[in-house]
Parts: sequence; structure tokens; C-alpha cells
Amino acid sequence: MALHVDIFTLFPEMFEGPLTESILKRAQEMGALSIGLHDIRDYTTDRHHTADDTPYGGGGGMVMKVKPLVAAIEAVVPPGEGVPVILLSPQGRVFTQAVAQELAGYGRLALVCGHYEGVDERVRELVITDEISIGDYVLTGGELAAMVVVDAVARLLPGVLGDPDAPDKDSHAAGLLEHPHYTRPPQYRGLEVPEVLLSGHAARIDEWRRRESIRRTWQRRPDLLLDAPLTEADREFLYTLAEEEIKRREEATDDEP
Ligand code: 4FV
Repeated sequence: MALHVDIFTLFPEMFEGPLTESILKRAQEMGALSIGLHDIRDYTTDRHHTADDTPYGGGGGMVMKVKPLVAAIEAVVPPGEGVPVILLSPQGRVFTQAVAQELAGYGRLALVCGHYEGVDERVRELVITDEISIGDYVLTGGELAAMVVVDAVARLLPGVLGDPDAPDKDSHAAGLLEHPHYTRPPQYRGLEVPEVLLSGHAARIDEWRRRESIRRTWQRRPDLLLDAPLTEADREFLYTLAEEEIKRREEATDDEP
């Protein structure tokens, strides 16, 4: 199913590069993805095209005005069709591969990019149906977050990635981090490509990749292992990693004076 994404922003030109290169460009050319860029300032009614104002209650910074934003969204997003209207903000639910897969199931999405201190709260009450954060840090605007969401969702659309199975092999797609990748040359500065990858033995290669995914997840994101779908063989391998770690620590304490 093709996906149409409307993006509401005060800086539409920021989207030039990311949406007009590489995979996102091809996704649009092949009709899997279409983007509507909407300048919120076009929906202001005063001659200065004012889209932000000082906060009630004082305090520094500016707040995006409710009227231009609501006018823009109501002019573009058809009401009652269940189109998610997503505000990008640090207060949103955290964006993950699972959320990307969820959003890739829609035919239409609307992304709202805040700026300055944020948007007037009545925007949330009147038109926002969902709120997403790309991480626990503060950006200057929601534009980069919107690009991240469009990129992660677009590559899940049928036919966008050359290898249709690629999304299923993604880091996080299977709840684990991805295994190491290698390509030519077979040796570089004395570093060899693991023999198994040159063996042509598909089953042994898959087993090696599964183990390396588990090893990397154990080393870097053990928290992911709690929810990852693991086979009995995966658990067996994890126990060996845990035993190795325990032995390593025991030896480390033995060596201490
Ligand atoms: C953000 C995030 C984010 C907050 C104030 C824009 C900024 C400014 N958006 N994930 N993290 N937004 O920091 O999505 O309005």
C-alpha cells in the first residue's frame, strides 16, 4: 500500500536534501511514498505572517500559535478518516522499529513539527492524535525528527528496499542487534573475514550470524534480550556467554592484589 505523508513545518526547505536523495527519492519515483510539505506560515492571517508568540505566564522563548497550526492541519488532513496526526516532541512515546512497522501500515500520515519552546497546548487538544519522540534529548525543531520517522517508515514499504527480506533482517526487527557485516577484500591490514562467511555453507552462515547478533546484543544492549524471541539454541548460547563473563570476572578478581 502506498503511503502519503503530510508534513507541517515552518521550515519546508529543510526537507530538500533528505527527501530528494537515495532510497526516499526512489520510493517517491516508484509511487510507494508521496510527501506533502505544508508551510504553517501560509495559514497565518496577519500581514506579518506571525506563527509564534510569547508564552502566557512569562518565561523565555516563543510558543507556536494554535490558529495557524489548526487551520493548516484542518485544511489538509481529511477529518474522520483515522489519519494519525503525529506531533514530534520530547513528550511523545519513544520511536522504535516496532512503531515504524506500525506506521508503515497506514495509507496516510500527518507529521507536525514543533519549534521554539513548542506548540500551544490547545493544538494537542484540537488536532493531535499521537505524539512521538525520537529520543530523550532536545532538538531545535521537530523537522529532523520528522525526517527520521519518514526514513524509517519508508524503507519498510513494499518494494522500497531492493531485498524484500531486508527489513526482517534489520537490527531491532527481530528484537536483536544486527550481526557484523563483511565484504571484499578478504584480508585488510591483517584483519581476516570470518572463515564461515567464505564457506558458502548457508546453514552454518545463518547460525554464525544468529550467534553474533546475540553476542552483540548481550554485550551492547542486554535490555533487548528480555523481550527478544529466543530459541532454545539461542538460550544455550547465551548461557555460554554468561559463563564466560562470570569466569572472566572471577579471574579478574583473583588477579587483584
Ligand atoms: C523532539 C524529540 C524535540 C523540542 C522543542 C522541538 C524539540 C522544539 N522531537 N523527538 N526529541 N523537539 O526535541 O521529537 O519545539
